[in-house]
Amino acid sequence: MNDNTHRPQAISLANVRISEGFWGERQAVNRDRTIPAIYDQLVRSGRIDGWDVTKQRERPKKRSVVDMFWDSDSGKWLEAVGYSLLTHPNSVLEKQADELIAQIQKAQQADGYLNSYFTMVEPENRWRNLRDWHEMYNAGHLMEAAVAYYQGTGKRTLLDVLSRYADHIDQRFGPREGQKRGYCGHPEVELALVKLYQTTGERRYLTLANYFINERGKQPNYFDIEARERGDDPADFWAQNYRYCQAHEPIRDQQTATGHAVRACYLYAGVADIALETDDQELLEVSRRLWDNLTQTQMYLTGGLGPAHSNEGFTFAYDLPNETAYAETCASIALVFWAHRMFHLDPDGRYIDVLERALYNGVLSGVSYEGAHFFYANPLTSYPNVNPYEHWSGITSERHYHREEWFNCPCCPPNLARLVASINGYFYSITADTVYIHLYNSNHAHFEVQETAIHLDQRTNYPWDGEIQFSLQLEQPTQFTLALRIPGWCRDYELQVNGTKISDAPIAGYVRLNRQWQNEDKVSLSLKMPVERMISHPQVRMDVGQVALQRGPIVYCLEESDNGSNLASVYLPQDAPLTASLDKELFGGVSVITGDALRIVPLQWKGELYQPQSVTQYTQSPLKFKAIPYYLWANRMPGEMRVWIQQR
Ligand code: FUB
Ligand code: ZN
Repeated sequence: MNDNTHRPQAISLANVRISEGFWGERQAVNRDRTIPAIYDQLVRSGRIDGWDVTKQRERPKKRSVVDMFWDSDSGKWLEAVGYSLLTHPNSVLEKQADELIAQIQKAQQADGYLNSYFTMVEPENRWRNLRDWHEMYNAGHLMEAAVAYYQGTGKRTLLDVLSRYADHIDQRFGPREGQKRGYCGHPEVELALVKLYQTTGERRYLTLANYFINERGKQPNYFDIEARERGDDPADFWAQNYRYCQAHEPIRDQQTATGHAVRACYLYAGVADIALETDDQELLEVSRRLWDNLTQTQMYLTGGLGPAHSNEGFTFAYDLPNETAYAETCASIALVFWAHRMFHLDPDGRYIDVLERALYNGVLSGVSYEGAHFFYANPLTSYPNVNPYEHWSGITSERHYHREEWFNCPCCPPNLARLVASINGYFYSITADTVYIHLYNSNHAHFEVQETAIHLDQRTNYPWDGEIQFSLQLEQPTQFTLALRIPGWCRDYELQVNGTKISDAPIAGYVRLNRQWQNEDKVSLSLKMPVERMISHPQVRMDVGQVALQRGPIVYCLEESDNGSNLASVYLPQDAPLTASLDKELFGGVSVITGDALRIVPLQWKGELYQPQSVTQYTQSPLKFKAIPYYLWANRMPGEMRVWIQQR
């Protein structure tokens, strides 16, 4: 494997302390509400007891794949706790986590195998269906938990357990004589094995991840082989096609992002990891190709991914329906994971632009403001009785779409919790001589450059305004580059060092300030944040004639609470001035956008479902509209919501 010291590395979340501002508040809610609420749900749904080998686990009357990935839910919760404990010790959470880890340890089999369902419910079916049954997916989430818990507490019980399990998988799967040439239908273990390698130094884990990435989709297809071994006909696969799980062809041949969106982005994150760790130029090109395809033709304005319910994933280019958008919270989270890795593989701010878009919009909409209710699907338009998530399971909602406390398939809530708990780790990256600043929020970071300890303090009210102040504390004057990200959404900015204006242009998304930095140096960055009317590529047929409002990284929406119902009848005149202001009363103080719009409705509807326009009269009434951040919708009175608004 290659020396990657020239590449940027993320500054660990242990070195970045966020105590206030937007993320300070979100992290506090995550710690105080979200993580405990998820634990309660894990208990109530049997997932915690499900690990207890002394208790009989009932064989469900109807076999459900969701029961097979219970372990992943505990894994993601443990991971969230691990990250959270790193910055905020909490004896209650730590005790709950330690007790759960003790049960997990006891559930590990003599040969290292670890899976609550296949140990206690279907022991005869271990490793018989990698395509559908999620064993390695569970393993991956537990490995990520083990790494986080070790980082957060220094306790290595779970890390040792998962290392033994990784050894078990490594013995069983691979290219060697007597091994099965399998890989998981739901990618996840690949990126987790890379983390396990990075934490333990055990290279076999990296080799195994590399094998899984490269073996996927080769002929004869492993999923066909194992189906026949089970006595099944591969043609009976419900998804009908291995594009669903990105195993239709080897990754190096894949041209477009395809199939189940979460699987896709977890896989691509693993591909980027392998490209980075092994310096594989072809995989770098594959990553860039898939990235461009996904972000340029298949991504919602909110960073949501996957319009379709049927495969929880992608369909075709520019197919981005708003009202029925699936846009699973986990898919936007997975996009954040992938984007972060892409930056480290191919340092360019364009990846962080997408990361930021997904984070502030498609990810955060997945959790309520108070922190204990969740969205699984994240549509961009909502009307009564349209529930994208329930639609998938064949039930039509009788209420407005709203966040739920839990789901039958609760993959999203703990995924969100682990990302929010670890957001500190996304702020900065470092090379031998450059410190990249990716995200803006008040925080205090410390790191070393050229063996000099440096403290960097960042103060801002971002994302509500673009004024950011930095101050540096250094033990001694040190030459290095401070690379400040100029977000893709920003077309005008001002930068000063110690009061002197700097007019350098950004290179690959970052203004690079190379100088001998002194103690108490100050940098101020002012990112101009006008309200923008966004339009879609002309081939996104659903958005033609409509605009969406965006300010800074935040996408806005109209809600019935502020604007009345029938939002489809609201038109924004092309020349209407749009004003951004801080609404101190709303959700602790957020920026809203106001302006004058028109509501245009037929005066008296004479016909049945359709009538000639020639007999129709319209009323046009002024509307003082108010748009709120999209991620905050559905936190007040239930009602309609629209991101894309008619313009005339
Ligand atoms: O299959 C495990 C998880 O459940 C997926 O990542 C989600 O999309 C949901 O299907
Ligand atoms: Zn999910």
